[in-house]
This record gives sequence, structure tokens and C-alpha cells, in this order.
Amino acid sequence: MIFARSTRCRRGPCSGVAGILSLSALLILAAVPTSAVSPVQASQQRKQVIIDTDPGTDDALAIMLALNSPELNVQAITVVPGNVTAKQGLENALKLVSLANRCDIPVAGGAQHPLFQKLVTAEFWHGKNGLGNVELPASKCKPDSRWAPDLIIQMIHAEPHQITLVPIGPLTNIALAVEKDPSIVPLVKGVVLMGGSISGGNVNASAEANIYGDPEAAQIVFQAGWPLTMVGLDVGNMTIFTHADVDELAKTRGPENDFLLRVTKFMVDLSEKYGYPGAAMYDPLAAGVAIEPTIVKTEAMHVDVETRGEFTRGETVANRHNTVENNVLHEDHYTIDSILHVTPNAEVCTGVDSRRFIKLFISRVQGK
Ligand SMILES: [Ca+2]
Repeated sequence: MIFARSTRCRRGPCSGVAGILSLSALLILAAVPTSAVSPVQASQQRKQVIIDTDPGTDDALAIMLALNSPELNVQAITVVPGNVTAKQGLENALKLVSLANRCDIPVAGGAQHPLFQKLVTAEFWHGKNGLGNVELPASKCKPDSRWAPDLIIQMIHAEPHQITLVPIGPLTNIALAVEKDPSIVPLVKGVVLMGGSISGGNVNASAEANIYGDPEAAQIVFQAGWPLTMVGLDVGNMTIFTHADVDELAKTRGPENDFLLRVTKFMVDLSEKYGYPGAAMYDPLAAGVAIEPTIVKTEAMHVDVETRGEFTRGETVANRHNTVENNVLHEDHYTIDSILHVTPNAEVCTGVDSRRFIKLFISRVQGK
């Protein structure tokens, strides 16, 4: 497994690898006359991401954050059914890129339903239209004609080792891409996904919504063998957008700013109605981790997705110590023979500098 970041960096407040790289990049840039860095080169230095999304209120926040962050170059937005149907999700994604005047970004529809179960949509939490009942103008942008998994496969082959996948919905499209062309796995730079939990679910006692939405797809994605960061409920629930944050957004104006103001107000009001202190920033935090990995602490774990449990279907079962006991049959019973090591397959986020993230989010979208 490849885990580029050092353990010290991941677990600390972090002056680690990412910080060193940033410093190196600054030193290199300082040594080069500004005119020598072309816009194309500058664009290539940014992290290339494909966002796979089921927009979705918090998806809208994540997309707007990504589009307004110079660290990221959003190569494509692919749409998966989840919070809303595939059709509604595609319409929403197109309206979002249109609002941001980014018709240059391909937006493609993909799967129409989960791999092995019926779709469960969440208008209850996201409003009838999935965007907090905030109506956006009709999109100026047109959908890409490619099927989302094909677009993902093509882009990864066109830019090997460059693209980070940022899935913020059920993992159907990503699993279909891997199943169709497993050769993309070693060519992906990384996967930063919102989903899962190691401390109980939100759909029910055990499962988080994105994983619950397509457990078989999630198991494929977790076992694929690429560097994967799991931004789960554990850290999303620590990252709460409050009325004070809504008020902060209300201080500035702009088409995106004003849209996000209304969506976040919808989210905070609804969350408070059901007893939460504010709106958890699940999907935007995944975008935030792609932008600035040091916002979270992670621990390497082996994660499997339960697909058969009566009470636990869709649970991300994380091995915190990465060992299992090896039981061997002796006559009529088993005995523990040895301890086997389990190779981690995910960096699981276990801590977050939540205020730093909320400030980053607000600062990036204010006045836009
Ligand atoms: Ca989502």
C-alpha cells in the first residue's frame, strides 16, 4: 500500500510532509521569475480532482468550495443517484457549474441505481429539489455525453498518477469504473471519499448514508488497492456549521455566496429542528481534505464494508489494530494459533480542526 504522508504529520497538528512540500514549492516559485510560470503550468501544479456527487445540499457546498479553491483543478463532475435521483442530480450539478460560470467542466451522468438494491433518496434532508428548495436558474451548461464511469476511466488513463477521485455520494460510479477497467487503480493518485463511520451510523445504528446507499459498491472501492482516505461521520459530526457561520456568510454578497447562504440556512434550521447543534459539513469536509490534508488527523486501518448483516448492512467495519487472531481447528474446537497482520487499506479520519475548516470554507466562497 502507498501512503505518501508520514504518520507524524498525519497525527500531529502538522508541520509535516504537506507543509514541507508547500515550503519547497514556494522556494522554487520564489527562485523562478513570475513570468516563467505560465497559466498552463500553474494549472498543472494544482491537484486534479474528479468529484463524484449526488447533489444534495452539502454536495453543493462541496462543489462550490472546490471550484473556488486554487489548490484544486476540477477536471469533471460525475453524478450518482443517492440524495436525489440520477436525473435530478444531473440537473442540479449542471445548475451548480452554471452558477459558477464553469461550463468548461464536463458534467456526466452515470449509474441510475445502486448495484444490488433499490435506490434510497433523501429529500427529507435535502429538500424536494435536493438543493434545500432553493431554485437556481436553468443551467447554461450541457451534460457531457459520456457515461460517468467511462469518463472516469478515460480521464485517469489520459492523466496517469495525476487524478484524485473525490466521491461524495454512494460509490456506485466508482465501483463500476473499477469493475470495467481495473487497470485504473494503480493510475489514480488517491481517493478521498465522504462515507462510513467507525463510531456508529446516521441512517441507523451502524451505517452511514453513502455506504448504506450501495454497500457492495463501497466494498469494491475499499478493497480496490489504491490510496484511500475515509472522511466519515466521525469527523463530519465534529464539523458543525452554525447560525453564527450563516451570519458570517450573510455579510457578503454574490450569486454563489447568496445561494450558499440560503442552502446553509436551510441545513442549519433543519438540523436544529431534529436536535443537532448545527449542520454537519460532511461532503464539504471531503473537499477540504483534498484541498488541505492537514485539516484532519488520520489513522491507517483495514476497513471492510458489511454487506450481509441483519443490523449492520452498510457498516464500515474498521480494524483499529490491524491484526486478527488465527483460529485453527483441533478436533471438535478451534484454538488461537497465532496473530495475523492485516494490511491497512484506508487512512481513516479520526480528528479534525473543525473551526479551521469552517473558516476556510467561508473565506473561499464569500463574495463569490
Ligand atoms: Ca453527497
